[in-house]
Amino acid sequence: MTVLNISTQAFPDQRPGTSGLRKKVTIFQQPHYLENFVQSIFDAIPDRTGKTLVLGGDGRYFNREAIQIILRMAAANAWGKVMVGRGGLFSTPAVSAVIRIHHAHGGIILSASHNPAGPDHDFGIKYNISNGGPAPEKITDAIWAGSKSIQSYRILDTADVDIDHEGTFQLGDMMVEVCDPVRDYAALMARIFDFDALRRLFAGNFRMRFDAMHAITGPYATEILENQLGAAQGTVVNGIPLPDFGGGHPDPNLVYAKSLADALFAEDAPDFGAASDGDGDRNMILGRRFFVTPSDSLAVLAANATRIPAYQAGLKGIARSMPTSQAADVVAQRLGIPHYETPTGWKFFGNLLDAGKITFCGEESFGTGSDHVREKDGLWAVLAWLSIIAACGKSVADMVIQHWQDFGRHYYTRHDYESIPASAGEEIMKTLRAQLPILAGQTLAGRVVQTADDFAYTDPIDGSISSHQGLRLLFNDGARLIFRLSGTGTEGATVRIYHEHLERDTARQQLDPQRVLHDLIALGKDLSRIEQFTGRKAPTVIT
Ligand code: VG1
Ligand code: CO
Repeated sequence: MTVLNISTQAFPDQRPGTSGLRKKVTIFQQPHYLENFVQSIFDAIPDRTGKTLVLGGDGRYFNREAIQIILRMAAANAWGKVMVGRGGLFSTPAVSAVIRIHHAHGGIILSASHNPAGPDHDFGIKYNISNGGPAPEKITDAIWAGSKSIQSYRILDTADVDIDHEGTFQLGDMMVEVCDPVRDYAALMARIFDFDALRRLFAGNFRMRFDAMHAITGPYATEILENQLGAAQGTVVNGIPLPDFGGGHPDPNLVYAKSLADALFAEDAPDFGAASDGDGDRNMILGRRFFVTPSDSLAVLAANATRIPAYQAGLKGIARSMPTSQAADVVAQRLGIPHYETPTGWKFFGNLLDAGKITFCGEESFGTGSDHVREKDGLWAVLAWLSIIAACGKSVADMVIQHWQDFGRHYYTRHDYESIPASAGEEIMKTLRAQLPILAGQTLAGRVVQTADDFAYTDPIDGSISSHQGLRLLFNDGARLIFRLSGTGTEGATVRIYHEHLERDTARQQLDPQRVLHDLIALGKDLSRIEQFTGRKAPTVIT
């Protein structure tokens, strides 16, 4: 087998976003497009010779073709071994787990996560480092730089290989191991949680519904919940991953997982509902007629963590992304442990986890996780909730309402204006940024603005600085109004506006967040002049 050195021309648009490179499938299908990016990844990892790479994706359209190309390129780029999930499949948290368990040098995940899939939709690719987590900015910047000057890539001249049967074989000088995508991950979950306690929960009359949204968590949820924990057959719905995710939008929120929400708000609702996204790292938690915001979920899990075997000794600290509500901070303060505020994206949690500064972390965007891997982990969050329910015997609603009474309720809502023209997104942020210097001290929405800034983060471990991570208005009563541009979209721009207000009065904790936050919502629209710039009167998605 010969190694071909193919000459190519750089593409100008291969800059990794919040979580890797995401583009329309048609863009990835252009000659050399995927190959250029993969070579740029490999070039950014000069010490890869003879090392192990983990490879898999969420099964979306173009996954199988991309796997074959990457295997041939890995063989031509001195990797010693690639561990690829059977069928080319791996959830994002499973890749993270497999990298860690097998001491691999890194991993490539093929996914555009919550973005829709199919020939006219999205594909994505990202690199994770040896701790199992997303590559930090130092590496993604090197990949981006490489992609702008690339002139050739290396690929083995060989036919497609069989990725559908477990086993090992040689590909050029490299070893390929096709492995069970679920086994290592399921074993890790069994080490973290008390599976016997969960079996007892399901052996009683506890009922749940897990919506895999036709995406990657289907096989994982079926194996763990139904096969290993004895949940009733049919607990997992939409459990077979499809290349187009059934034509849906695999984003577990009340808009895109509406059928699950409807089932949990119906007369005969099960006790517990959950959904996950395309690549299995997000989670949505529902109780009977009750929706748990991801920010509250992190706080409730943190407050009850010692009920889970792996966290019995307590948490070292908690981190949340900047736009995530401050509910987890209040728990950390009560527990007397440190809490951290990082920019959006899981890559910023990696250093804190590696340094043992935190045990739990989360984002408002339906992401929750712990130090067991270096990605957010949808099924982990589900098992954590189930474990706490099994230990305390309360309903989801009772647990959360009790939590609000103990810690206060952080009313929270995020409004997304999706797919607006890129230029409008830039204008909106420019307009807002220009106002920042004069906002402090003003009374807006009935509150005094204490600080108005452009969030910058200095990593407490390596000192690296990440600036322009979102515009913040911090009010003197603890309320916050935040503006960001999405870094994961593939069409135009998406503006996200985050609203938060703390209510300590227990008599006022069960109101509709949209009503409670009405004045902050109006202020956000006003300051951003979103209607003027986009013609949009209302957001596309409210969570
Ligand atoms: C979004 C979320 C962010 C999350 C990221 C990746 O990014 O807001 O919290 O980490 O998606 O999640 P952005 O830049 O669009 O706001 V996933 O599940 O798509 O990998
Ligand atoms: Co995801």
